[in-house]
Amino acid sequence: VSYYEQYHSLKEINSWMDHITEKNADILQKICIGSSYEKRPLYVLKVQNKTPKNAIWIDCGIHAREWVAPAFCIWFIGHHRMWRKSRSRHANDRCIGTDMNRNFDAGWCGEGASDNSCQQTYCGPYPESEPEVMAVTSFLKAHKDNIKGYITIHSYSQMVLFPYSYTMNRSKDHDELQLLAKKAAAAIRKTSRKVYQSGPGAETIYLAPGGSDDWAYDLGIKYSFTFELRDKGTYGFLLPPHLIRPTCIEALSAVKEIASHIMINI
Ligand code: 0X9
Ligand code: ZN
Repeated sequence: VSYYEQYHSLKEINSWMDHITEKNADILQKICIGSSYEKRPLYVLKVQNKTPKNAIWIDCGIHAREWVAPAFCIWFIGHHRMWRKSRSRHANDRCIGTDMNRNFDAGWCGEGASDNSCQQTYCGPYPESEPEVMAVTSFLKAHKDNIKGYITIHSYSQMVLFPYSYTMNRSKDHDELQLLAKKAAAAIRKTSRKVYQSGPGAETIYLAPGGSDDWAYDLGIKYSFTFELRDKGTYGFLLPPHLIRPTCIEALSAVKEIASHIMINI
C-alpha cells in the first residue's frame, strides 16, 4: 500500500511535509504558526496558485486518537499525483484538463475518447487544442524527413503497441510492425524475464483515437510505438522506486531492438 494509505508518526509526517513542499515549491508553502505544549512545531501547508484569493482552512487531528483525520489532510495535499490530463481550461468547459493522448489529429474524438471535459479521456475542444500537443506535432512535422522512429512511453500494463488505435483496421505496415514489436518484447523477456504483450493498440487494449503514435505514423513515421512499462497492476501507476532501474533496463533493450531494425531497413 502507498504512503497515503498508511498511518504515520509525527516524525514521518514532518519529513513528508518538507519533501512535498520542496517538490511543489510553486504551489505549496510550509508555514510555522507556533508550537505545541511539548514544544513541537505546528505547521500549516498553504496551497496557492499565482493569485492569492480567498482560502479554506482545513485541520485534521485536533483529537489525537482520531487517526484517520490526519490521514485525510495528507491525502488532500497528495491527491494530484494520480492526475492524468493536461492542466488547460477551455471556454465553456466545466472541468480542467484534456487527455493529451486523445488530442492528436488522428481519428480525433471518435469511439474511445470523450467530449466531456470531466472525463479522463476528454479529447479537448478541437485537435491540437493543447499547447503541449501542438509543440510536439510542430517539431515532428518540421523534422519529419529525419525522424525515422517514434516511441512514446507510458505505464502501466507491460505492452509494446503500434498503430492503429483509432481504428480496428490494420495498418499497411502491420506485418513488419508486429514482427518488430514481438522482437522488442522478446528482448525484454531475455533481459529481465518480464513478459510484455505486443500488438496494434485497438486490438490489444482498446479503441483510443487521437493518440500520438497513430498521428506520428500517419505523418509518415513508420516505426511508431507506444510502450506501456511495468507493472501489471500490483502497484499500477505508483511503481515503487526500486523498480525504476530494472524497468528502464528492460525498456532500453526494446528501444535498442527497434533502433537496430530501423538502421538496417532505412
Ligand atoms: O490510453 C492510452 O492513451 C494509453 N494507455 S494508458 O494506460 N497509458 O493511458 C494507450 C495508448 C495507445 N495508443 C493510442 N491510443 N494511440
Ligand atoms: Zn498513458
